[in-house]
Amino acid sequence: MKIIDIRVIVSCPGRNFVFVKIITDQPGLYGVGDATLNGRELAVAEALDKHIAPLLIGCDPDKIEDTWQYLFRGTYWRGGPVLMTALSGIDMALWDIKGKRAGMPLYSLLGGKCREKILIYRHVFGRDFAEVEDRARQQMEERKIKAIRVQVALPECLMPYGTRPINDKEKEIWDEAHRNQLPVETVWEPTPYLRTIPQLFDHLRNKLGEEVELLHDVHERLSPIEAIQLARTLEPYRLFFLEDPIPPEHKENFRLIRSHCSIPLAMGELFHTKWECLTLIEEQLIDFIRCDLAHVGGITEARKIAVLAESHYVKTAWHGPPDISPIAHAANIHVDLAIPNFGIQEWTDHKEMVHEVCPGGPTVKEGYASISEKSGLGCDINEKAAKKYPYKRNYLPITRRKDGSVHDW
Ligand code: GCO
Ligand code: MG
Repeated sequence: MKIIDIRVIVSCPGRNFVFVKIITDQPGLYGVGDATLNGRELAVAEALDKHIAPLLIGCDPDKIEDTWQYLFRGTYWRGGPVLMTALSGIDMALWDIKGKRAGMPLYSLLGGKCREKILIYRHVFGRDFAEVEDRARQQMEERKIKAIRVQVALPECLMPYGTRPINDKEKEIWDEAHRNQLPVETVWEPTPYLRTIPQLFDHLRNKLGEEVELLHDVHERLSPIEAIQLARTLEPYRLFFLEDPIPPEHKENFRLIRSHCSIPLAMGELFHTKWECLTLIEEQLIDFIRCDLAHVGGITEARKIAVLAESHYVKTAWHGPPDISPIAHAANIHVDLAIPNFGIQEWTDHKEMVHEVCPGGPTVKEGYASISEKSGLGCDINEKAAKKYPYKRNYLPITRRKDGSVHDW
């Protein structure tokens, strides 16, 4: 069997996605993958189209591990978000082909189900504590959601991570940035953040009770000592986990945080290989590894990270934001089903037009995700529909401190 064509499809059904379609010489047999890198999509599309696809024409799609090694080590310039997102898309598509050939859903190829359904968490944000509470209650009561990541607007800040415009002034800033196809410039300060977040959790625990699982994403904005301050003030509120407390570069900083607090910690969406996970897992500096299967090298690498994590009692919580497609969400669920150390799965509902471009994929019912018994990933790409939504440049927000200096968003 041979790869005879690799199509790179860029489409913007409400937001930009990069898809990979690997066509084999077997009639009707192809695989799909997600190679979306939010804000730098075309860099990945070009890497795939101009550098990677020519290498794979004529290759045997059955050789998933060899292809992974060939593309990771053969490039010499290994790793990084662009090349690893490209490799992730290829890897997902090769696994999709293998599943289709075997006539099995991917989780079955990966060892079969360890569980019947996948616990998910969803995002809630609000302009104030009451709005966060109302929206969380709505998720709990109407959608039977068991776990909620909460974020809230902050005094002295402008659209901090995880929030949206809360008034006309912010809406105008947001809309103008998108009209000009430039990043939204947001403002964040540590002091109001460190003061407000514990108050938010105090409010939510008093109003919502102890049952619901609550999570929070710091989004890499704190220094280690600030992270310790926040973690210690949040300990009474029993978080399911506190995510991305510090930037990803100096992972050893987690030793300091870990030695001063008992709150469960999660990290990983900004890692691009298993090696970046190593210190945090081997020293048990985190409780949940949160890699993104569309950026870390696909299903092949995610399985290896899950095994590494299992041996150190670390659980998975793969990244599941709006900016990866139902194809990557399907890859998440297939791996989630087939590993013993699954923790929780981040979930995003996509708009109808995304499902028009990516039919199939996982579904959610009463706080749990599941996937069809279709062979392979169980998700597809409708190329005709994809053409309806041309690429539109869009950036992730930028954050500055009040003094104008750049900070982590
Ligand atoms: C999360 C992430 C996302 C990222 C986004 C970047 O926990 O879901 O932090 O919200 O910011 O995926 O493109
Ligand atoms: Mg995050």
